[in-house]
Amino acid sequence: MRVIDSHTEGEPTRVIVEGGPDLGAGGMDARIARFRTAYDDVRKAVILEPRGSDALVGALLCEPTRTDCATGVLFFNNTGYLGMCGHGSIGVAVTLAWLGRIGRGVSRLETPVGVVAVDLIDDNTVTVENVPSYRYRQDVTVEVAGLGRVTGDIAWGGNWFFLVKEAPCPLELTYERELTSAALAVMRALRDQGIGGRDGGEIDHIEFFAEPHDAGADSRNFVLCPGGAYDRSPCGTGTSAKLACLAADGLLAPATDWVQESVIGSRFTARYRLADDGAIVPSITGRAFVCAETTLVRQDNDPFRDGIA
Ligand code: PYC
Repeated sequence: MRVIDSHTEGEPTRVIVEGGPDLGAGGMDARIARFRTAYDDVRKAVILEPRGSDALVGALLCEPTRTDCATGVLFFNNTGYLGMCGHGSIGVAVTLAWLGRIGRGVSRLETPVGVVAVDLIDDNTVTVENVPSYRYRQDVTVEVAGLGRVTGDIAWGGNWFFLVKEAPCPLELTYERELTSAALAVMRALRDQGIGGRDGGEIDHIEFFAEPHDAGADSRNFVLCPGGAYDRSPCGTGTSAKLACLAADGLLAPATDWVQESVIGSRFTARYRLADDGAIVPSITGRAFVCAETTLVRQDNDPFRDGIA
């Protein structure tokens, strides 16, 4: 399998550009279901150690079902499959440009949760216009083991997020373990107490916020992804969910820039336009850099052919 690795503001993406599974025809939902049931070994081999890492998000390119899309994309990680991935879309756009498959300007990617537009501004800078995003519930309080009562908003940004304004400790990498275990405890409490997204979807991303370090940013975040790794970037779908909450609270007007800083200090600049149904359509600008072109090898006699599960 030939893959191209990039990182978007520090968060890695691995795009399968050759030799990935053929998921056949049918809608994106049917294809992701086929990936899950017939080729989960490929997901594991690509993402898990010794070939990958917990922070990695994979992207499988496929034929789009829509003629206005450059490609279909299925995102996956160390525990399963993602509806959408903001940093991953930026990584895919920069990878497609690296391969000469798209040029400057707007191209469209078909994902299982809708079409996203990627505007390639230069070799590294991309603006992703995400799927419509919205706040589902405000000020939901959950009892969390070891933390007590934690209050947050539930919002959709292409994945389900629980957004907590009061971080349990400083948003610094030196507190990575504390932040990770607090966010995992919140994720577990939401699941155990039956609190989910509008469609009953699992809230599998937890976001803590604090004041930014840099004067040019509006906020700093720590985002825990479903498989227990934190997002090195400010998280595209997480920033979309944040914008939906800011818009719902009347704290950010349409077309106004919001600079979201990650726990490693990298940034996305985001803004939104209003959608018809009270949702917003966020646009996220960030940079990705290609860092490897690799052939992954899975030998038949390798005990970790399918990764270390
Ligand atoms: O950027 O949307 C994102 C994302 C989701 C999980 C990791 N990154």
